[in-house]
Amino acid sequence: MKTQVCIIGGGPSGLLLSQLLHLKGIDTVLLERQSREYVLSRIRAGVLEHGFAELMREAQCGERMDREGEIHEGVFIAHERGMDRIDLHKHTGGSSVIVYGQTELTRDLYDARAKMKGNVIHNVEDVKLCDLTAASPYVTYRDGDKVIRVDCDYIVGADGFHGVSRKAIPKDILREYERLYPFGWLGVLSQTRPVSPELIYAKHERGFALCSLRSQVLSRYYIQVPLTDTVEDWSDDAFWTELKKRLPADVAARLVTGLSIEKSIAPLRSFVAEPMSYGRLYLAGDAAHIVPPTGARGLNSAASDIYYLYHAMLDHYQKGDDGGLKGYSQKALARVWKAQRFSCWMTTMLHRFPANIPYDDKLQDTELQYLLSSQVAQQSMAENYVGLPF
Ligand code: RFL
Ligand code: PHB
Repeated sequence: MKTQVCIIGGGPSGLLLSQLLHLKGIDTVLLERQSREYVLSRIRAGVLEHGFAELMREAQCGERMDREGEIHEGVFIAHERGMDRIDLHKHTGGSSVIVYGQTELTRDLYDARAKMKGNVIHNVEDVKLCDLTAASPYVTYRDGDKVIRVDCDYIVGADGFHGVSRKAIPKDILREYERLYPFGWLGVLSQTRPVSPELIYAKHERGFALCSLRSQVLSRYYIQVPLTDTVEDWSDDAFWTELKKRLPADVAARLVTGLSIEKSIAPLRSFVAEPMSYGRLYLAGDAAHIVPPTGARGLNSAASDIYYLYHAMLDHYQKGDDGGLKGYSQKALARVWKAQRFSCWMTTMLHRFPANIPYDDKLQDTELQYLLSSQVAQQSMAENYVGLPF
């Protein structure tokens, strides 16, 4: 098989790039390890920034997002003394975020790829990246006992944190920066009316909690849990009881509980791999960087990678200009690190850290009090939350 760009990974990053390039007449083959149903069963991001939404529209995939997604102009921060609202709209001169689930967005991208007869191959096994520094690299994968070879000009590694692409960069070139947090998020999706029209990020001495949503009839809630906990440790009742304890009394009183339709635990991690390119391989999204979900930056950081890579590839194929491809890693990393800074800041400010000494707790509380008392600090938070420019 021969193509111009071989994309590994059929999550939002890979699908979006494949769709954008296809619309400009650039041929792609996309290889995904799982089935479409499996990819669509993963419940992940809920908050999209403006730049991501714009890319979805450019990819001709924005119609349902614009119809069903909710525009949010603020977020709440709950704490022991009550609840405050950060006015995203006011502090950013009119910007906002869109609440639209990653599952739905991925479904829209798969549908668009299918409609355009995009070459998306599922259930591939043993993906191997070869000759990355040669003029014509190739990828092999296994389909049953057949080994298939895909020759291409470029390979894009969009295969998430556990993928194979990043590992194809030699160890003496790749540098990895990582911080693990001593807790995870237990998430519950339930067919109930959300407790609040806007997201509530709650700091509490029992641990962090988040009230989010997918629609007016579908709620998404999270609580901070120790890494040693498993989903089996948490019945629905135990989850709702704990969530209520971490919310202001009036919010807890109006929380509608119900059966969970999904329940999972995600560990929190900050991670960056540098460089994000090697020879003719370019990494994008979670394959190159992970943030803890507190700042809702993960998918949005993937979007800026795709934006830079898409334009760099257009410059190459349409103008013969390789400047964008050469500068991709540096440009992408500059924005990636700003998302790291913001996510780490929000995580540190709002979670309970079991090993904190009393001084740390005082400082943490002061950080939040400063934010809530300073218009300038709120402006900075709002600027980052709605997304820094690409
Ligand atoms: P993905 O989504 O992990 O997709 C990678 C795909 O690659 C496939 N794959 C392979 N394919 C072929 N060969 C191999 N060897 C392969 N290995 C893996 C996988 O099967 C998969 O389909 O990465 P991508 O596309 O870069 O997208 C990144 C986002 O998924 C991620 O950043 C966000 O979900 C993070 N995130 C959030 N981001 C936001 O911007 N806003 C949010 O509100 C937000 N909330 C969240 C989140 C992540 C969460 N979890 C569970 C980690 C909330 C949670 C709880
Ligand atoms: C979500 O709805 O899943 C969500 C929202 C905001 C976050 C993280 C996750 O910061």
